[in-house]
Amino acid sequence: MATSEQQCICGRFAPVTEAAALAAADWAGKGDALAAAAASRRAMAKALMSVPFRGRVVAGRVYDPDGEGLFLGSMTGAFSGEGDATAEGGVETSGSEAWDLAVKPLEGQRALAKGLDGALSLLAVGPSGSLVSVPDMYMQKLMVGGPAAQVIDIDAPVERNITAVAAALGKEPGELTVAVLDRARHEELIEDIKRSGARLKLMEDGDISAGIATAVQEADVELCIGIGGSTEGIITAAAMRCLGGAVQARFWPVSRHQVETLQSMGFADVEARLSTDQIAGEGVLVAATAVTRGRFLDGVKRRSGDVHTETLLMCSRCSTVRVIKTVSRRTGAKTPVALKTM
Ligand code: VTB
Repeated sequence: MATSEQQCICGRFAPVTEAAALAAADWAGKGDALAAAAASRRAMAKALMSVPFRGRVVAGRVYDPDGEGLFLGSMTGAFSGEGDATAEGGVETSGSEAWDLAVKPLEGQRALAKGLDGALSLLAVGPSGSLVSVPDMYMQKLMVGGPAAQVIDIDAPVERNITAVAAALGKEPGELTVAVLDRARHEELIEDIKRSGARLKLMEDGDISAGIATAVQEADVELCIGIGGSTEGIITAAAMRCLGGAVQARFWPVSRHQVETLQSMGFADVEARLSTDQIAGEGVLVAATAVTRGRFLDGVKRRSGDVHTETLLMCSRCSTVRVIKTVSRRTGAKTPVALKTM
């Protein structure tokens, strides 16, 4: 745990997801998911350049068609240039290794375009080598909270996982809620869940939020399962490191090219199962700002010229989970600030 003299770096990253969420919020309900995603990516890229650190994007898009930045391998942070990464006030603690960064400037872009709930801006950061490096592709995932972390097995039939998780939580399978992305590829999985007697929660988008929810007491889901994005998997695993939950995962390449890409990135066995710790190591943190209302956070709101945001900041470095409510004001604003709406 960081001492007060040695303040944790995590707070530096909340303004980054806030900036991405604010940019995305302008596109809520405008029917243009791509423009929303591009705006939030641009805003996140810009905000990261003000953070006194040197970061390398290790998970995300392989290329950068629109020039917004933050693609796999790109460098970011105030110290990303040729300069020394150990300047005063910097996040860098030792050496000049870049920090690992996984970004999802806009999760739930289709929901946002339709004006629906559940859109978030997220990033995960950790020391060099702490986050697995992977291009954006599919990943099979199983996510649970801490009490059931030891009983899941991605290779076992889903019904067996449901029975084991229910037992670990002191529940009957019928009392368990299992979240799955509503996709054609999950047809069989969905039938298996129904057969187990568990309650199904089909999602249009958002397996990061559902995965995190399995590790939150008041949440509406105990198990999240299925094939989703790999960047989403890495950010969820990082969150689970902070929350005590678990992810079991396996890459789900859909082409020869993706298999070769994984091999060229050092995954000799592309079908190997990955544990939480293998995906996200020590010292990681996750920031998530709601764009529209979500499970734990309220979305971006504008009130007499001020903008209100809510951010969940989870840090395994200082062992804290913070909900940060921020009012962003115009410079020199004179209107009384609204706090009760927060
Ligand atoms: C999921 C979902 C995301 O991508 O990871 C999904 O949680 C995977 O891709 O919100 P498909 O849409 O092709 O199934 C998102 O929908 C968007 O990042």
